[in-house]
Amino acid sequence: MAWVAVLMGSESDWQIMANSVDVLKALELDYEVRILSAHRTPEATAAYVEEAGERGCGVFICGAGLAAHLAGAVAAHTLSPVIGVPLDAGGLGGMDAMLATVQMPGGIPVATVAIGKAGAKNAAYLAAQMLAISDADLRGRLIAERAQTAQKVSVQNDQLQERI
Ligand code: RP5
Repeated sequence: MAWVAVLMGSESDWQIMANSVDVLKALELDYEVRILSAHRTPEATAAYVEEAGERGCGVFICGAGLAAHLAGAVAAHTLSPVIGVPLDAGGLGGMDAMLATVQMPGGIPVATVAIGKAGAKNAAYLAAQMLAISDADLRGRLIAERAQTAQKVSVQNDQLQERI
C-alpha cells in the first residue's frame, strides 16, 4: 500500500506536525517523518523526494514556516500530490507561510491547508482521502471516523442542552 511522507523544514515545526502523524496513525496508514529544508538542505530534499517515490510514497505532506518553500520545492520533484501546511514561526502569524505555500505557479500544484494544528490534521485526512480512491478498506476507516466525529458532536450537544 502507498505510504505518506511527513516532511518539515525544522525540528521546531514538529510540535504542530505531530498532529498529522497522530491522524495517520489513527487511520492505520504507513508513514515516514523527516526534517528537510528547501533552503538549508536543498539537495537532500530533492534526493529524498525522488527515492521516496521509488519506494512507494503516494502523498507528501510538507509543513514549514516563514518563507515556507518546502512544499513547492518538493512539488518540483514529484508528480505525486503535495499538501502544504503553513506554520506560524514568526511575527506574521503564519500569513507569510500561507501565502508562500499557496501561491504556486501554474503547473506545479500544492494543495494548501489551514495554518497550524487544524491544517496539520487536515493534511493527513486529505492524504488519506487521496489514497482511499484506490483503497476500499481505508475508505471504510474514513467513513467510520466521520461517524465517530458526528457522534461526539451529538453527545456534546445533548450535554449542552442539559446545562442551559
Ligand atoms: C522554516 O523556518 C521552518 O519550517 C521553520 O518553521 C522556520 C524556523 O526554523 P528554525 O529557525 O526554528 O529552525 O524553514
